[in-house]
Amino acid sequence: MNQLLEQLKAIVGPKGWISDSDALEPHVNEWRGQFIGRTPLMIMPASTSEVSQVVAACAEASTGIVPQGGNTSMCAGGIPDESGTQILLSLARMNRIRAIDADNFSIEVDAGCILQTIQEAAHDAGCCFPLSLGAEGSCQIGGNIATDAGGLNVIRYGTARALVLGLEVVLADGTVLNSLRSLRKDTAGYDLKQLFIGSEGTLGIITGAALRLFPDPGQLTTALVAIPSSGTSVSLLGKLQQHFPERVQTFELVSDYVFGLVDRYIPDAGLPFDGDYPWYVLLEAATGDGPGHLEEALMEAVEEGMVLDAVIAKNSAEVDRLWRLRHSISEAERQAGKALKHDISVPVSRMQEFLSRGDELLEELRPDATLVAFGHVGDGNLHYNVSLPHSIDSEEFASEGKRITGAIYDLVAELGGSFSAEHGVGRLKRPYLAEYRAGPEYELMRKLKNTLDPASILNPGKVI
Ligand code: FAD
Ligand code: 2HG
Ligand code: ZN
Repeated sequence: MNQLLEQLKAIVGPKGWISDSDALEPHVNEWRGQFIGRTPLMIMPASTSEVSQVVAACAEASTGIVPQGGNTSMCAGGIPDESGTQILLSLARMNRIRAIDADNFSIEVDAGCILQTIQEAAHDAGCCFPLSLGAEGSCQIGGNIATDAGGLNVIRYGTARALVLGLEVVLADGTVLNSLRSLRKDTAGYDLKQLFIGSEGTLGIITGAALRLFPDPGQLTTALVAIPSSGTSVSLLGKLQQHFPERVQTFELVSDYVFGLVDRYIPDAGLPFDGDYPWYVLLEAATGDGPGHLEEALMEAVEEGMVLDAVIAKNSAEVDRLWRLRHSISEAERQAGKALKHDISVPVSRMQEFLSRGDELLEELRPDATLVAFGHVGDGNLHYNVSLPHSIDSEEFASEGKRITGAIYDLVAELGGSFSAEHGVGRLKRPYLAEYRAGPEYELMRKLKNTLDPASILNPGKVI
């Protein structure tokens, strides 16, 4: 091992590695504190060629490599295990915007670019890069692509997969696969880049990406709307989509309990309503010439009993305030204590059924559990998280967690949904992949893994 470590250090030079345990700490820990990994070395290549040499050296030594972006994974995907034998490979130094082509609505970037930096570069060029999530100030585009991240604008623009035009990837033997083409149309053989999108670092290391940009969406109107029940959100979504076809770009359901957590744990968050309502929707639509049309649509919804109250942001400070409420949820939930995270999706048409059957199921399984539900209901994706009483010990938390999570995932499967909508599988949900995708789907995944990474050195212990 020592020989390999020296070889890796020599490839990247003195600025390209860290072995000090204090400096490694934020990189080996999962941000919710569930897993603490160990590594002898974090290697930080500055170029694709260095990544290629690092991977080739690790392949030669049959040593595992864990690619890491911003380490914001929700399923412990980007940290090494506890063995202390896996090399951590951070893309943080590969953070250049390589080129931007506003006429082609495309941008080419290093994989270590922070998502927000790409959004800003696109904006400066008069375009828009629509991928947006609470972690956008620290997650990297390589991590976003590797997890096929979703976030807040999927309803209009799709997940990360829909935004990737081309990729540069280092394969498990160090070969650089260059399919960095900025094309909308390309039917020359298999679309290989799709293999790596959502593969969570288990099939290759993404070093560069060509991404799709969009015209600036113009005036956006943001509103927080109080609704009488979670199920009403689906009818309200249908109504708004009729008013704003293809122009509703955020549609987020949040329970009163969840906003209560934000209020309790996040200083100065403050809900803009006086009344107490059970559920809320945070929505954003491209409204063209001002908020008038959205106001009309919401008034109609009030008359039809779908909406109880609404606040439309009047200026950028109010927009920021509404978004701050939404972006603070995960942090508030973390501070509130351990929770079972269920990042599930079902067809939007079955969301109402999921919500009511999910409630019944929880009541039956564990009446003292608390539902912490929020998320991208417009995409059929809900964070159907569950917190258990603080009084139970970690053993009971684990066994109850298994029971409750299994029952929720069974319901999701029955409704044609997925146990992992946008966060990926990582380490946390690996057994569920084997269970819920068992059969030819799982077997083909395994064949792909064996073909592309026969010695299993890429992100060992994750996904498959
Ligand atoms: P990491 O956490 O570092 O890694 C994630 C996975 O990708 C790991 O398996 C890692 O090995 C792999 N990986 C990283 N970089 C590369 C690379 N260059 N090549 C190959 N593999 C790589 N997710 C959503 O989808 N939607 C949300 O709305 C959302 N909101 C969030 C809000 C908060 C506050 C937080 C903390 C997280 C949120 N997430 C969300 C989860 C997380 O931000 C995403 O999964 C994100 O895409 C991970 O990016 P990262 O750079 O942090 O990757
Ligand atoms: C979000 O939508 C993220 O805010 C995080 O996907 C979800 O913390 C969670 O469960
Ligand atoms: Zn989410």
